[in-house]
Amino acid sequence: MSTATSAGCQACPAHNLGNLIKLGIDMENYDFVVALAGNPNTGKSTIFNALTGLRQHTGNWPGKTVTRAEGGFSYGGYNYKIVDLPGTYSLLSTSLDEEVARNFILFGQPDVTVIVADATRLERNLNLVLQVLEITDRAVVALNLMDEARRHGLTVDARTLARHLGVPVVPTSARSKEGIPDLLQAISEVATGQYVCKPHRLRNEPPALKQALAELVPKIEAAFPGLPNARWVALRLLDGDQRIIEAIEKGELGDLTRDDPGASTGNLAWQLEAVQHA
Ligand SMILES: Nc1nc2c(ncn2[C@@H]2O[C@H](COP(=O)(O)OP(=O)(O)OP(=O)(O)O)[C@@H](O)[C@H]2O)c(=O)[nH]1
Ligand SMILES: [Mg+2]
Repeated sequence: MSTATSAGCQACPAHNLGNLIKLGIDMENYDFVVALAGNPNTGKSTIFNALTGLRQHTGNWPGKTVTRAEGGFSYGGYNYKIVDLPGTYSLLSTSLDEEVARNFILFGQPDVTVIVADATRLERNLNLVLQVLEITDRAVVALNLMDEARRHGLTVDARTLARHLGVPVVPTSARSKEGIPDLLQAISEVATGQYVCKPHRLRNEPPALKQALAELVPKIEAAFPGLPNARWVALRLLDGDQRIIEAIEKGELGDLTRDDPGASTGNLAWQLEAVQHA
């Protein structure tokens, strides 16, 4: 298990929090947007608070975060806006708080999506990890609750997991801030392009599905130029996802993509939320 850095390492600049400047609610002039996604109760808000100095509500039951919260931090000469999302088990979810998370991950176009996974329930958590890796090229997995995993005698081979997933995997125990410096380093490497992710993707569709996607994806791209994740939208349409069908019928996906891409990336997600819940 490659967990905490050795004691000697803790003193070197790469492994302490001295390089982190918590900016609280000051998110002006940010260079990158980071989304914190993950199953409920995995420590997303605890990580958010550690990085921003804010006090987003945390507690030991799922569903505490129901809308998104935003904060800022500075690291390695760049300013980051970080968005704490409600917990979600899947990107196919339909509950309101899960939809807030899903819309931001899909349409908010974060520069880095951090997927916070519970190291004691890795198998269940990998479901969302793989779904997110289907739709983004830039992600980091925070393997949180490592202290709990150790207590239960569990070890996780983070290096091998990272190799299989194609993105950095950083073991953390957010409550005691263990691993947070390594997480920051991984976020900055992915954000700045120093680390190029090669996300694991499932591409063994049956021929009929492959054919349907080959027809549908170009049509969606033509109808909604600039829409990220057209392939994902096509898969949802083929699956009969009512929310996505409505968004297409009412032209809402078009409204999204007409947004100025240079403007706050968060606007995209807010617009979709607003129209869907109007
Ligand atoms: N032992 C241990 N507890 C942790 C760790 N990280 C977070 N916690 C605790 O786990 C509980 C859930 O943490 P939150 O940060 O609220 O989790 P969340 O993912 O934001 O939860 P939702 O918003 O409901 O999805 C809290 O009681 C935290 O103190 C960790 O690494 N180790
Ligand atoms: Mg939370």
